[in-house]
Amino acid sequence: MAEGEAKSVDKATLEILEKAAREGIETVFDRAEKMKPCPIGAEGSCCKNCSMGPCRVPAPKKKEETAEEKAKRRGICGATAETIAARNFLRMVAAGSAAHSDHARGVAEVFLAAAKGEVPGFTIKDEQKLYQVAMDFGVEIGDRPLKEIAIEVGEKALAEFGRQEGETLFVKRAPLKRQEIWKKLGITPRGIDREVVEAMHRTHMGVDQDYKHLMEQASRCSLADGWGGSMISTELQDIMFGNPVPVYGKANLGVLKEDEVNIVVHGHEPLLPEMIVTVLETDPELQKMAKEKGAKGINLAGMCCSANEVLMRHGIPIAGNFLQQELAIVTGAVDAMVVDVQCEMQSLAQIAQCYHTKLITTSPKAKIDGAIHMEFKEHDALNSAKAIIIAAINNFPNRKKAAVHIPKDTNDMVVGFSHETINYLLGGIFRASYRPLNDNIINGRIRGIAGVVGCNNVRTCHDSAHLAMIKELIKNDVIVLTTGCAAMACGKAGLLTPEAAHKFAGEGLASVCEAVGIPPVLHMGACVDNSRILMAATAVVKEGGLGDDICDLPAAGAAPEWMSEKAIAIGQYFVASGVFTVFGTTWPVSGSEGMNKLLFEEFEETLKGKWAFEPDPIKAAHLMIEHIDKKRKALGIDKARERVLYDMEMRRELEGA
Ligand code: NFS
Ligand code: SF4
Repeated sequence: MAEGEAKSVDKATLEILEKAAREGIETVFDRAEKMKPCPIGAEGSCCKNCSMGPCRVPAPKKKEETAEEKAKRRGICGATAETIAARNFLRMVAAGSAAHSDHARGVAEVFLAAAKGEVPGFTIKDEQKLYQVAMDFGVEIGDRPLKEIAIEVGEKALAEFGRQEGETLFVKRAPLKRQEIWKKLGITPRGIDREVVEAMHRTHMGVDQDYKHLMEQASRCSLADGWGGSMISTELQDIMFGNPVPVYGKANLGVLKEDEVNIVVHGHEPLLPEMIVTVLETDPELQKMAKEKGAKGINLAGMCCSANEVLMRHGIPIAGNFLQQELAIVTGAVDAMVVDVQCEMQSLAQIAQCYHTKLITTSPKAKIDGAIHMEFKEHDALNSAKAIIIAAINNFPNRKKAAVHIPKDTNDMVVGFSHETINYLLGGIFRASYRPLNDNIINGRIRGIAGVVGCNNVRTCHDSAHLAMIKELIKNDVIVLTTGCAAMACGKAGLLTPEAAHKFAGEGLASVCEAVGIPPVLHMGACVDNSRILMAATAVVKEGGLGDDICDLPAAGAAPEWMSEKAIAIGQYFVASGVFTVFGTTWPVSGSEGMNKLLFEEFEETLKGKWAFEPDPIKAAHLMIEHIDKKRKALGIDKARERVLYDMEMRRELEGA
């Protein structure tokens, strides 16, 4: 972040940062100023894969390097800058895929137990979706009882992780052309765990030392995430907890309540948060207990992707995104912060000790030094959830009233756009289809589709790049699909309302949004739900008229504030699925010329999708728009858009006259 630049564009964030400073609380923003990133690591030129190193092969200071100089720039084992950068990149893909997919494994285990009726609280809610997944998995439906089908689906889903041969089953969902490309390149994923393990094996000292070959594994492993692990999470969660439909919600620190017990669920897996919602809805005793402790009630709010999960399905409000997690505690009003896995800063434990907040870890996979561990037991899920709620209630009287300050800021939003919902909204219940979307893209009212997703990163102004990029895209008639922390940035800034169409979108996009009653930016869920974007893109392809592969669509992807390894896994599976994908903040392989050429250029010939790096969000938006226009031209629909614009120009003139 540049010196003097604001830390956030979010008022509530700045307000609580001031409180933190007054109270002497150190946050991620302060630590970022003290900790300068290592420039060699930042460009992907540091290898510590064996103890002869770490070896550093930084990019040459001067642009022109002779072949001789380049040949000398090697690690002790002889590894080139290309190999080192590719290995680092592949390890990021592996870690990101592992995170999404281990989440999926947990979901699949609970799903199977739920199908067998072994885990009270968990049920099959969406039968329609169960049948859909059963068909995709090749599970016979016939007149078999639902329970039997569900059990087989659960077993098939679990077997995907340890599959040794053949292909990940959901690969069949992709457009045929895409599947052929993967086959031709030999990158169709096999078992999910196998691809992660192979990535770790290949990057061990002295194994795969050809950067292009390493990147083939990056594609294969990331596809096992996008069309495997992540998709299994989304689908099985939808079957158990309900497929999201449009619902109202609120976002930002202002959703915390001064006079109620505040419980914040933070992390990623919806299993426990769902049970907390169920218990709160069905157990009146808890409300009574809260009143006895002097609270008016119990207020549940979310943080990071856990928030997105319960928001999408229940309208539970969002307290904030990644860079606000510490700040929620600094309000002094959080009685319990309940975390599971991923994106939880260790500093939460330290900050919680400065207030009265109980930080509760719940996953057998993740403890935080200084936190209370109350393990979530799926087989006794409702009681696990209840115990956590009671811990929060009992902590309410410990609140230091004088230390409480909750910003006023909250924003309304409409969320819950699964790809099936988009189908219904556009086509109507009787003729649900993507036809109207395709038609509006073809006639040019909608210029194209963008997926803008991903994290916050303290190295860049909080939320700023998300909002700048997304506003620029919708202003230029590009409809935006969003997930993760990007989606929360949009919610807080009022972009997830139907009114935002009129306020921020270009005339073409606004006219479509107004006709259907949708926002110009559609919140599709948590980061594992980027699989919904793959499905939406595939549905558009299958609807016809816009080419026969994802790479033909006037579409692009971006993560302008990315920070996590999961984001790299997502970016790679978007690219390997044929999407032009732009990342901001920093670029993890900038030290390797060969890797940059491969990712920015050569991938377009093989994968028909490619990466770009552009930290300026407006410039990045225009790279996406340029790409969209290129695809429109290739489809022969560029003229249609010019006509629409011309019509609108005339209409404006008439209206003005
Ligand atoms: Ni995605 Fe969700 Fe946020 Fe980034 Fe973290 S919460 S899984 S990784 S920071 S978007
Ligand atoms: Fe150095 Fe090679 Fe060991 Fe990496 S694997 S640390 S480049 S010697």
